[in-house]
Amino acid sequence: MSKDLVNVVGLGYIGLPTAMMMASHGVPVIGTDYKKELVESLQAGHLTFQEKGLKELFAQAKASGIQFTGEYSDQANIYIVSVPTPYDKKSKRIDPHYVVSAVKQVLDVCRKGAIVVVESTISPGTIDRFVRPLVAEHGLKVGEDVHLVHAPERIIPGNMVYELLHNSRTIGADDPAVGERVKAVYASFCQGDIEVTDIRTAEMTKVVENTYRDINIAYANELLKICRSDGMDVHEIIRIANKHPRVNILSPGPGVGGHCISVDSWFLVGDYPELAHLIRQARLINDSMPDFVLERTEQIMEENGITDFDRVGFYGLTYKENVDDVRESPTLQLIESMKRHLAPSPKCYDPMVKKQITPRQYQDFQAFVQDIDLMVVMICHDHLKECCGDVTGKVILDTRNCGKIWPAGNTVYSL
Ligand code: SAJ
Repeated sequence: MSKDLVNVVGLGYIGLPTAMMMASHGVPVIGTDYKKELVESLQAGHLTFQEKGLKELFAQAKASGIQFTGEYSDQANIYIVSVPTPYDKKSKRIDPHYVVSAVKQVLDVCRKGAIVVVESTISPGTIDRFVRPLVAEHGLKVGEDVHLVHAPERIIPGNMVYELLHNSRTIGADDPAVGERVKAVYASFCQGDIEVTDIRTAEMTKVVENTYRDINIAYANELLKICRSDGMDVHEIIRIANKHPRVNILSPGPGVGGHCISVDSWFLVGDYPELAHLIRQARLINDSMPDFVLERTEQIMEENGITDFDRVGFYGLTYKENVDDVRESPTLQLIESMKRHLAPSPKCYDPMVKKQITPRQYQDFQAFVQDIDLMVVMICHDHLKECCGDVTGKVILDTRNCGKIWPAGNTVYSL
């Protein structure tokens, strides 16, 4: 097995589980993050986010000697950079400043022959445009002093630990031998196939995968609007259509959140504005869904004689079920949209979100339910399935097609 010392840079949603997975499979790992509080929390044995199986993985990684620090290691053979890659909201292009800053700091300390792996999702060409020049700026040579690799992740929040172990992966490298060496590190835990290819192909493949899902969801959302306009049940139609052996339409809903799908498709639009028509349109459709939820809410209020928006509450602040991640969440998009129309922030509740992130956020489900007449379900957390028995005599707008969970006596609408 490879005994390369690995320094994982960026201990967020991807870097942390990856570092812990490697450590628990015998790879010597140092985890680095510039956030002092985060490092201190990990050193003290406290995880910084919730995820199925992560606690157990943390215990194994600690037992295997994983270290957490604010410093970049000057002893590592392999650096795995796993920092955020936001996009510029105006140009729709990747904002690589976190990657650039992390790589610069690696280059400041790394030994000759070190491998720098960018695991963050990046748009095609990012390594050539932004990372490769940094090596020359440091007076170093790519392929001699430093090797560059792109190894994007594929894990899904909510099932990260399982997917880290089982998903296949892609590794893009200039030099196939270097690709194979990095492959050996990932193969310490990854039971899926690991494809070694070149860097641009790996960059493009990652973005293409997430864009594919974005377009599929946009199709479902457009079908939802068509069916709503003409009194058809979109869920029943998709269920039956999906019985076709070559059809697999995803689920319509209140929008697409998270830091992956709702961001990565924009990279292609930003870089190829004259060519990426379908991709842009899909993004716009998905981004229109929170406003569609608001329109539908107003319709349902009218039908039920609810005149005060203060009697409406939104269940779910995260971007999807059973995670505590609220980045780009449809509910937050909806609240932003209301803000733009100078409407006050609505009542909200989410059992997964303990921090107060919106002004009128409840921490108690019973109190939330008591204070509203119309509940808009933005996410179907397991909590809702367990507690829906407490919801009676309400009007419900179920944007997630949660199924037949509601007790009799509620009036339930779909999106
Ligand atoms: N959503 C729908 N309908 C669906 C499926 C999802 O509206 O049928 C919504 C979700 O509610 C959520 C958003 O889309 O708001 C995105 O959620 P997701 O579960 O589809 O995906 P992510 O963003 O959590 O993770 C994706 C995954 N990519 C693919 O499945 C191609 C994951 O494998 C990637 O590793 C991850 O992006 C990433 O980090 O890039």
